Amino acid sequence: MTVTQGRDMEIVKYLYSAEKERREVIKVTDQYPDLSFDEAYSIQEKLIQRREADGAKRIGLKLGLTSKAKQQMMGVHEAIYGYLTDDMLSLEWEPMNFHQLIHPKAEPEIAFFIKEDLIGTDVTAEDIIRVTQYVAPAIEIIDSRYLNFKFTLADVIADNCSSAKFVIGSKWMSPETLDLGQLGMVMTKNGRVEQVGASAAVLGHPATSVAWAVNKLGEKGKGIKKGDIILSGAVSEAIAFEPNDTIHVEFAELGSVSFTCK
Ligand code: OOG
Ligand code: MG
Repeated sequence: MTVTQGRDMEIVKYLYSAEKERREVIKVTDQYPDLSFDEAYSIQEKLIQRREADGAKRIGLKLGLTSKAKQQMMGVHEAIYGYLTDDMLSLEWEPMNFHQLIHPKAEPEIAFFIKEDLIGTDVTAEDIIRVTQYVAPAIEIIDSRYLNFKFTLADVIADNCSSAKFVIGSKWMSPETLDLGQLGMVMTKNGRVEQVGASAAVLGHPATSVAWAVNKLGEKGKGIKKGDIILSGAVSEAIAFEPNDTIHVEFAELGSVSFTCK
């Protein structure tokens, strides 16, 4: 018997309505302290299916907690993954609507556009580069449904890894034409520098991070598909923003991406 004793759908409804109604909720592990990662992923899957039932389409994957700093902060040694759906994609010129969100934060990411299906359990970073048509600069807007953005690893997995929105810049490059593991990054808010980092923060190389997720999926007989977009994990800490703020992320070589909140 699982710790939630067949009450997964209740938890799905709890998290889904928190998102829809834009309110913070008490974390799931307050009620189910022994919630395992496997069970949390199974709740996440049911949560995505619930979104699909409402018309959302899965368009890719996202990685989380890929930097040593973030893993240490959470006291864990593993990254996590969640799904991206089409309703999360926000266009660069489109104002980000603050009132659709709870307590959003923005973080710099590198996006991968996948050109071939890939499934396996010993997938390498080189395999990922081979199946990637383009990489692009991106900003992920994370918006944990939990009170004060505080959670355990199992909680955040169940909550689809805090996924809310993402924006992709307009410069796309073949991953073979740049040194993807060594790109410097600067993130500003209203022109002031907030975070600096480098793509190496993501498990040493963003493609290593994507390979990790594919191998994890492979253990469950799943994989990635042609057309998928994958966010490889934040290159620095996430920053909070408010209406009228403009967030700009610039990667060396790869170019920039930004959005303004209304
Ligand atoms: C979990 C999601 C983290 C990343 O890139 O590390 C994430 C969180 O910090 O809320 O998306
Ligand atoms: Mg992220």
